[in-house]
Amino acid sequence: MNSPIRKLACILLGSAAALLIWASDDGTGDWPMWGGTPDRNMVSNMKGLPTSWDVAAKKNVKWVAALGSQTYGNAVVSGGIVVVGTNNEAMRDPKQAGDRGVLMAFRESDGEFLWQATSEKLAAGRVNDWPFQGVASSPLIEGDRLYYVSNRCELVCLDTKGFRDGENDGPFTGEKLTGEKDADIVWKFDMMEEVGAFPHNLANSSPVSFGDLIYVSTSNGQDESHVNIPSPRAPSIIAVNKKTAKLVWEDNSVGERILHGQWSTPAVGKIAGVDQVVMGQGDGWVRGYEALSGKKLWEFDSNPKDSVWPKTRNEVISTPVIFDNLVYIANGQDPEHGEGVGHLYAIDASQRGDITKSGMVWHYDKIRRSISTAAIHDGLVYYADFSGFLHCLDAKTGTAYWVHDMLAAVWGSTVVAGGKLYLGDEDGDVVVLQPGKQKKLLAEINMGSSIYSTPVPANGALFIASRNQLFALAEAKR
Ligand SMILES: [Ca+2]
Ligand SMILES: [Ca+2]
Repeated sequence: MNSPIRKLACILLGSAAALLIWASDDGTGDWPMWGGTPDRNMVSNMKGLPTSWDVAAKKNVKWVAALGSQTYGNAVVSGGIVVVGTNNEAMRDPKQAGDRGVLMAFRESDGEFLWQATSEKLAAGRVNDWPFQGVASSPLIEGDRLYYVSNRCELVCLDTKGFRDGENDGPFTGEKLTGEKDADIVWKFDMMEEVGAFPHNLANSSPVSFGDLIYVSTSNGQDESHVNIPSPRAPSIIAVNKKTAKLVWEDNSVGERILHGQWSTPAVGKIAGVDQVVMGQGDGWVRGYEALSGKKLWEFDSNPKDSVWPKTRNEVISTPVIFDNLVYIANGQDPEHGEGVGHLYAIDASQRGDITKSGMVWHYDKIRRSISTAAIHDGLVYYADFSGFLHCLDAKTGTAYWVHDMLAAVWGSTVVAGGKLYLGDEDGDVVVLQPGKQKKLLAEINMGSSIYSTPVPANGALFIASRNQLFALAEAKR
């Protein structure tokens, strides 16, 4: 190829890649982060996904891999590997025994276990690192680098090739175990040491990036008294340079107003021409920042002013979705707190300052407490709540078209993929619905164990983690 043509090809490829960063997943391949794309919209145009399967009869089941005994992580798929957070009850290496947070990597084609990153529990116990909850962060994979938040409140960068490439990638080279099934750590940013975070029960945020920056929530929260905040000056959100592992910016607008913990995850998107990072925080407010500088652009209170914690006032655990210059997010509480009233909003994030009134495009108060994330597709918003109701609303007006009762608690999120809508529940059922203004249930399939995760579409397959197994589902080739 002569050089002008190569240059043109690079420009074209570059612009295609740039489009991929911003559009919701186009369905052609991987699902390298929570939500597939930085805007976190749970939508994929992937074709050929299965609409029925049977885990007992192995119909349309490509492979099954054993996870620990509790799995709250969501799988990501990139570069031929599938990675998911779980606990250590599968104990794949007797040298790494006891309760640990575990990130497991499998080969995408056949489910063979490749490597794992394990972390011992924090010494303080359940206040910082709840027993047997494992790793709840969904990694972000970019090329051969993977970023996730460990149960020890560290933002960790790993080499996706591990030690199989014959190299101990650094700056971090102090791994005790360097076998081919061990994780090769590139760097760690300890949020407890570096920014004073005090994670309540578990650090769990799922990283997102923009340029050289990686963004996560610190999970800073209350101590066991549920009154005292040991580290009120620690930030809620940080931006770390992925090349230097240095803190670039932080924000602590929440201060001492943390209601409980902070378990949300940021989204990135271009809103009215400005690249923003958006996150729900522990005081129940949602905030938007200029992505590179960290300058706070706007904040929005997701609770009515007369609400009272914990009965009617909520924190924000859901991930915001950025779509068409709006931010879609619901509030809710720790599942341990059970069910209660919730609020779902579409927010005009092109406005600045306190936009609680001015930025509210619509408010839907028929939703219950939710920890789920939206799927926005073809003018409709699909949003599940913890009480088990799936709501279908008009994206522009918030008008409800239908509600489907799952008859069990929902921890995960709806995904619209290949023209079908998928959602799992605590009873282990996954429903398949036809997206649209009329409710149409196509299938309901039991996975044999609770689903706390979200179905992940990648390369023509659907990856679903139950409490203790990871399923790769695909139409059997005839
Ligand atoms: Ca390596
Ligand atoms: Ca290393």
